[in-house]
Amino acid sequence: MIRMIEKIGIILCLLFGMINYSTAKVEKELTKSSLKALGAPNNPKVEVIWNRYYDSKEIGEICKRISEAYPKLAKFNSIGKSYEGRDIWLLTISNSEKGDPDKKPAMYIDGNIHGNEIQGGEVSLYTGWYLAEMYGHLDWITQLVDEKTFYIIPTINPDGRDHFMHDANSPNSPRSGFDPRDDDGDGLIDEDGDDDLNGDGNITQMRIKDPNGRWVIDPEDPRIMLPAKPDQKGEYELLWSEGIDNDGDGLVNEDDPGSYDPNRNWHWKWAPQYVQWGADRYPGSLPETRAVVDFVFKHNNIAAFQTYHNSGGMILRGPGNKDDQQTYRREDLQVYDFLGKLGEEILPGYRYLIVFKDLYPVFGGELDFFYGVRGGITFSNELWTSFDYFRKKQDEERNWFGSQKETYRFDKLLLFGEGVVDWKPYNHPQYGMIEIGGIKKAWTRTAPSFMLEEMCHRNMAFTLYNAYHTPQVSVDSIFTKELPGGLTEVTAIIKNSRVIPTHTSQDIQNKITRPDYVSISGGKVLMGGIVEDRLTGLVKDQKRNPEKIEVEAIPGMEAVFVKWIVDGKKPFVVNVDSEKGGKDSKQLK
Ligand SMILES: [Ca+2]
Ligand SMILES: [Ca+2]
Ligand SMILES: [Ca+2]
Ligand SMILES: [Ca+2]
Ligand SMILES: [Zn+2]
Repeated sequence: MIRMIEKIGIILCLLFGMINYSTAKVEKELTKSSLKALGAPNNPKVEVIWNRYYDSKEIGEICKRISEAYPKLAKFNSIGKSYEGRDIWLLTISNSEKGDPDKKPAMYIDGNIHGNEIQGGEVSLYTGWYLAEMYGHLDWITQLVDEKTFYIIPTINPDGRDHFMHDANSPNSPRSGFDPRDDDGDGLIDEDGDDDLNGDGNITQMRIKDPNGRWVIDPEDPRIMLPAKPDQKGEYELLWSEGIDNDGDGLVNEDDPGSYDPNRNWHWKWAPQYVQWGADRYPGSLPETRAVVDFVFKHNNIAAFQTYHNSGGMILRGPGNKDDQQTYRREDLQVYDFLGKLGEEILPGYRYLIVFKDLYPVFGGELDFFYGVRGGITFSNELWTSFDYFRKKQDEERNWFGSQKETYRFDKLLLFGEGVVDWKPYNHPQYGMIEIGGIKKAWTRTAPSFMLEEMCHRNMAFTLYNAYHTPQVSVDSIFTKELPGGLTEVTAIIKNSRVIPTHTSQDIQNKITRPDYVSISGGKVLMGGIVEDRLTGLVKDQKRNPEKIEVEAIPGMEAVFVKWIVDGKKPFVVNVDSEKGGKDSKQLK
C-alpha cells in the first residue's frame, strides 16, 4: 500500500514537478523513530502548538479544525456576539453516537472573562483538543466522552482578549470588555486611555527624578523600584502607567475603554456600582454575560462549572460574600471539599480557597451565579502562581515586594531579560523629562511558553475529574415478589455512581431543575413510591402517576430504592431519567 502511494507520489512529482514528496517522507520517518512522550496524542489529527497564545479568530479556527477532524465527537458554533461583534465560540465535546450530548451529564468550562486573563482560553481549548485526540486511545477518556458532555467556551470576552493581544497593554489591562462607558463623568466616552509613548507594544511605568520622591532604585537589580525606607532619602517619584493627558483635563489616563468588571455583572447577589465597583448598570447588562446566561439556561444538564482566571494559583469556590454563607450547605460543601482537595494534589502550588474569606468580597460574580442560580458545583482557577518561579511555597516573609524580586529574578535567570523593558529617558509633553520602563504585557500574569503546556494539562486534569464526578444514574437492579391475585411487587435500585448528587442542595432548595423520574412499564401500576426505610420497607406513596416516581435527588455514591405494586407479571422495564445525571433503563425478563 505504501509502495503504491510512493509510486503515485513519484508519478505526480513527474507530472507536476512540484509535489513535496521528500517532506512527506521525512515526517513519516520521524513518527516511526521517535518515542511517544506520555500525556499527549502521538500523531494528532489536529496539530496545535501549545506554547503560545491565540486570539479569538485563531481560537475559532482551532475549534473548527477539531470539529472537522472529529465530526462524531466535536461540534463547533457561536453562542452569541460580543459588543464589538466577535463570536463567542463554543466547542462541544461528546460522542454523539452514544446519546444526545444535550441530555448527558455535562461540564461547562470557560475562560478569559477578564480581558487580560488570557490563558484560560488555551487551557479550555487544550481540554477540547485532548479529549478529541485521545478518544479511542485511552479507556478512561473514551468512557468520559461517551458518557459526558463538555461545553467549552475558551473566551467569553473576545473583545478584551483581542485588544489585550493586539494593542499596547500592561499585564493588567484591559480587565473590561469594550462597551464604552464614561468613567469620570465628564460627558466624553473612553477619551483618555493608556498611551504607548515609546511604541514598544507595552504599557509600562513612568518615573521622574525627584529628590522629594519616595522611591529608590533597588541596588541588587536597577530595574526594580523600591519604596524608600522611613529614614531613607528618596530619588524618584513613580507616575504609574504610561500615557499622556489626551483630553487636557489635567488627569492622565482617567477614562480607559470600557471600564467595568464583567465578573460583577451576574444575576446572583448583584450589587449596584456604588457598592460594587464594575457591577455596571444591572445584572446581565453586558452582551457577553447575556449570551452565557441564555446558553446555560438552555442546558439543564450542566452539573458542574469551571471558569479560568489569572493569577495566583488558586482553586476558588464561593460564596463571594459572607452574607451568602448559608447558601453553601453542608451536603454541597462535602462535594466542594472533595474536589477542591483533589485539585490541590493535581495542581502543585495551588490552594483551595473561598472567595469572600481568602480573597475579597465579590457581588454578582459569575462563579456565584453558576452555583446560586444554576445549582452546579463551580470552581474558578486562578492560573499561574509565583510558586511556579522557583517552586517555593508561599510564606509570611514573601510580601508583594519579595515576590516582585522573584519576578525579576526569574526573568533574569530563565527569560534572560525578555520580560522587562529597561528604563529609558522620554520627553513627556506634560511632565518633561521622565523615564519609561517596567514589566512587559506578556509577563507576570501569563505563563512563559515552556510552562504553558503543563498549565493546560494539569488544569484540564482537574476539570476532567470534576466532569467524571458529575452524577451518573443507572438502574442497578430490579427484584420482584409475586403477590396473590396476579399482582407483583417490583423493587428497583437506582444508583448514582459519582460524587456529585443529581441535585445539589442549592438546586433542591430553589427547585432549579425538575426531579429525577423513575418509571416502570409493563402491567398496570396500582401503587408506587420511594422506600424511605430500607430495613422496615416503609414506602412513601406517590398518589398521582405512581408509574412515574419523582425523586428529589440521588445523592453522590448512593442509591434510591423505588417500589411498585403492579397488576401484571414480567417482563418489566424500569427507566431513570435525570436532567443532570443522565438516563438509563433495564428490563427484567
Ligand atoms: Ca470620560
Ligand atoms: Ca510602551
Ligand atoms: Ca485626561
Ligand atoms: Ca492617556
Ligand atoms: Zn479574573
